[in-house]
Amino acid sequence: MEAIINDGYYMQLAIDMAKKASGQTDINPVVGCVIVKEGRIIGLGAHLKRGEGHAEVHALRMAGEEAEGSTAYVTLEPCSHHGKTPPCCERLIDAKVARVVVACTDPNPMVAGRGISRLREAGIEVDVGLLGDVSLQMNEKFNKFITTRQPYITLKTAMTLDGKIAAKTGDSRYVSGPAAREHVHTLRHQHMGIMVGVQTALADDPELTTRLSVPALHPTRIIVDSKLRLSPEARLFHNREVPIIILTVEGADPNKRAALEAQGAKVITCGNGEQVDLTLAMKQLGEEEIGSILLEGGGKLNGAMLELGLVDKIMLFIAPKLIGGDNAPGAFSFGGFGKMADAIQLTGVTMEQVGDDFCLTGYPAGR
Ligand code: AOF
Ligand code: ZN
Repeated sequence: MEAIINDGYYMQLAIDMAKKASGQTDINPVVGCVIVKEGRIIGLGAHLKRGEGHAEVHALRMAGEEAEGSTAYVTLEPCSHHGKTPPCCERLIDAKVARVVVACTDPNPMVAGRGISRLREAGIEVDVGLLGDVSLQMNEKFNKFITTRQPYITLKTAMTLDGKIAAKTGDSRYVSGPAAREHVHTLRHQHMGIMVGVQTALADDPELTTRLSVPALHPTRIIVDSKLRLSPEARLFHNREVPIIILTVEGADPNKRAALEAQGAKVITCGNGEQVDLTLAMKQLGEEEIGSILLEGGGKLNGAMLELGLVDKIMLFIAPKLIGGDNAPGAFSFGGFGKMADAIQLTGVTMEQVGDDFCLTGYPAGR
């Protein structure tokens, strides 16, 4: 009984450490590792940066010779492949660890159970599944990208109680309060890209950069702009350090394209239709190793992405106010369904209060 209670305690510590690195591991998962011997923590580690040490490596280095006969708690199955770093399962075997407790298996097809098998073959006792749901959820972006090579899309929008993202005049400053807006900056840091439609870029002329004191990646700015209406003078280009990707179509004006490229943007052609082929765009962004994207609309792009089944998660900041206006823009603008039974249903819905606003989170059911 005592062993079980302790297992949970140490695994929770490993999870807490992993979560703190959220947003800074690129396409890699966040992983934590705690090594314990005779009731004493002898090693701690977290994966902090793609291309650098995995969690187990840091923890084993700290434990040194003492690792022999210890128990290692790892939030993700130790890897079995040679990636940018050598396999962690071999490191654990070499260090003569006696037992490994794993929260969840690694969905990476290069690993997918092989790490656990390898440890067992070497005579190490392996227990799998402790806090598995928590570990799986904290790597929801990684889990999608590593199995599909397509970015995980979080649709985020702020709307009034009557579903509007702006007043009928177009005024949108601000729908939600300061606490919710601060929250959004953290969210941006936890994604590798931020995506908006050109309409939003023209209306707000945003820089789409982030301001946070905690360390994290600055997400690539992605603009969907089939007619290349974005001006080379836009404020987006004031910051050249954070990459800009513009998604367009084959027929777009080559002079405009050259002008945007001269400003440092990478212009990607997504199909030869009137509008950007968003399904193709997701594949192309995946090839660019953009593992996750915060989709910040507006309403038309949100609606199109939803309709195409490209949205993985929705975070809806709801302000307790009513703006009215039949023509005021809505949060999700698309053709719509004829039957309530066909509506896009969210699952796993939770609601949290953020300042005076509410944040509703859910996952559109598979379409
Ligand atoms: C672990 N512990 O801390 C992490 C793991 O390119 P590499 O070498 O960094 O390998 C990345 C892959 O390794 C990643 O896709 C995932 O399968 C696994 N990540 N595994 O044992 C860790 N970060
Ligand atoms: Zn590893």
